[in-house]
Amino acid sequence: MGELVRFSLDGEIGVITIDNPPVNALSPGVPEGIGTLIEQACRNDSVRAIVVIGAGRTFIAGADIKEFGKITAGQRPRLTLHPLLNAIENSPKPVVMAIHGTAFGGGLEVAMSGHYRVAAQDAQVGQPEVKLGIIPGAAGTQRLPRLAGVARAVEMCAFGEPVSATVAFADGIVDRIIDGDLLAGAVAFAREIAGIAPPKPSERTGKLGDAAANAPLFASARERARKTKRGWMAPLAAIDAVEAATTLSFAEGCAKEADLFQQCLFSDQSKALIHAFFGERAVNKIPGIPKETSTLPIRRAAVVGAGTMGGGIAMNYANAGIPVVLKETAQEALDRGMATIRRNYANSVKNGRFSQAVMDKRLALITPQLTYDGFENADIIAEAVFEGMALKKEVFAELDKIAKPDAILASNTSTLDIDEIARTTSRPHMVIGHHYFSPANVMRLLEIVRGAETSNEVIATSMALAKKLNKVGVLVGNCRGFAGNRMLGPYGREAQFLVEEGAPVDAVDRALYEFGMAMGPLAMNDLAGLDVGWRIRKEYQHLEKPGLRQPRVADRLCELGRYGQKTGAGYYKYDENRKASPDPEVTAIIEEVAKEQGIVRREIDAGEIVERTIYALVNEGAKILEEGIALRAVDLDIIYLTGYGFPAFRGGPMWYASTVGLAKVHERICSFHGIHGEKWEPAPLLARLAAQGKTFEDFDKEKSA
Ligand code: T1G
Repeated sequence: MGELVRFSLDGEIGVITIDNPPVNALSPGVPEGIGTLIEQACRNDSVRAIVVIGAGRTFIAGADIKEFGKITAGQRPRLTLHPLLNAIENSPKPVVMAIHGTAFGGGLEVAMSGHYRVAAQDAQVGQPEVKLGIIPGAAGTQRLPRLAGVARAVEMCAFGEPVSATVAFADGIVDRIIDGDLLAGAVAFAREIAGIAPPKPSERTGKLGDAAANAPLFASARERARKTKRGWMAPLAAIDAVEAATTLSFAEGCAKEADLFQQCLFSDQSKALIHAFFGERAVNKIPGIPKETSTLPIRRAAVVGAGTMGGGIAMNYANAGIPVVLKETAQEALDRGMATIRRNYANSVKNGRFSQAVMDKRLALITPQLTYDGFENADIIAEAVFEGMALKKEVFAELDKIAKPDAILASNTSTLDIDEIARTTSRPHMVIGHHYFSPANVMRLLEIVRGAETSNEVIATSMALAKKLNKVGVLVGNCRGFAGNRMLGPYGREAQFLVEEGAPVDAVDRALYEFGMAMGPLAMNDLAGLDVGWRIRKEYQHLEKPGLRQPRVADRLCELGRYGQKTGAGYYKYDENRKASPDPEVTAIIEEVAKEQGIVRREIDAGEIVERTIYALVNEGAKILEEGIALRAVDLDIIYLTGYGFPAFRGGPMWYASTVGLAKVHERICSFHGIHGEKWEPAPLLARLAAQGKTFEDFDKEKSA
């Protein structure tokens, strides 16, 4: 391993280069190396100024997140960068930070301890720590308001989004944008300022404003954090830390920040969010399909079906700059699909997400048509027709005749057997499931369903394509509902049983909303349409085990034409703005169903509602792992975090269960099994891990060992 940090001279300018691939994280040895070389440069009389720069693709991208687990486990002393940052800021010779790539977290904090910052045009700077459930821990909340003002500092520290070099320059975080070679530009800048007494960011107070001006700013930030990051502790802690910068001295503010950082770092929320961070990267690793597996070029796409899903899928390709043909069978349906796409893009322009020019460019990449013209040139064809096996088979048989031999044929089916679909073609090795989540152009999850004969090349191409489409691709096996929807079954079943047993509809939804779910299960069913599940239940009725209790209310509502939001009434009734309110008529229906089933209704508290629904997810997830339908428990967590609105600060269903303790979860499932029968049969894997005192993380580690 080469030197992590090295020194060189460019005339009278000392250059310190950090070289810790892949992202120049502040891993052990890096902060020490920078400190040592700053000291040496200061003692070197031939050095008049110092430039600090990152080798490879980026400046420092932050502390080494892999180290946090060791710190919270007490295996490593706490990370403190203050000595390094003070050494930089107190250097008698000016220090210029040369930023490219992403100066994030500790990277920006190191940069702000410098006297000046210069940046490449396409660089970004940010304090994304809140996304990991922590806050900046090296004076980021203290120096950022001093350089950029309180409003920008609150925005960046509490909500975690980076800013471009242009914005950073306008705000005063960056002193100059360097066109061309960054190092040369930074050295030239260093020569310009070499004789000037180095300005210390910590001593700037001109942008800290005053209490009266800042109060409304902090108040609205707290309100926004409570709404957009419901249940999260770090954003509120970050706001407290920035507020301390405006009311305390720099040293006191740093002490306040350190306390808040420590509280967040040791929280369950941070451990869960760090699990999610690495989990999103772990799901890309497919045993048996090495990183260097060849992938097929995806230059042209085609989509069959311009409904809600097909339109969203076409947008995904256009958003990635891939021309896409969008086919429907009737002009009216095609026009409706294109109108939806235009409306979605127009909303993004209205919200300032991107410009009209970008919208026009993306629209121009979508070719709506009623024929298969051009499908023969497509590198990938996504099928998104009505969720019925007969129609899907018909479409795939047709595609098999038209598509070129190395075209990937990807079905968006959400539950149907991908092998049965593949068998209608002469090329089952080219068939795979690309299961998007509605709205397909918004939800990050892409469930990639491997068929028995799907080739490694098609799988590897699909995983790479997911990244290009800005999705999180998770590979799953072929079974009814694959992984996400298969787990959702028991979750939804329990929610429906609970209302039959006495829990009011809105009490079930509120319990899960307060747990952190984006939406309660019954409200979610109303949004998706109760008729969707009703049709699937009827399609699979013949597979149901006789005598096994089934939820009855949803069917009863559908028989009354209450399909949910789309008909103005489902579990709730909806006003013209689709605002939901509990419906006494539904309560009467539920009581009638309960009576018919001989159910004695009772009071049910929020604790039982959460256990019955979330543990149902976990139990099914354990069965999915046992069957090898999912590769790892973390894959199921990422599926639920990116596709089902599971609260990120709880890490996903399997991580949450491990946090509760698998022995406790298993004990509760056994109790439900005793009361509610065989649907609650504990998964053998869960029983085994519980008995061994293990977690699902242990399971994943053993599997990857
Ligand atoms: N620590 C350790 N590993 C990291 C890392 C980090 N900070 N950032 C990335 N990696 C690994 C990642 O796991 C992957 O590994 C590889 O690098 C490429 O990452 C003191 C306490 C920088 C924008 O939150 O946002 O500083 O899978 O696939 O898409 O106050 O990585 O190859 O084995 O994501 O080009 C704050 C987190 C830390 C930045 C690059 N910093 N990283 O994205 O590549 S806390 C962050 C990112 C902190 C201070 C506090 C992104 C990226 P592998 P990648 P990418």
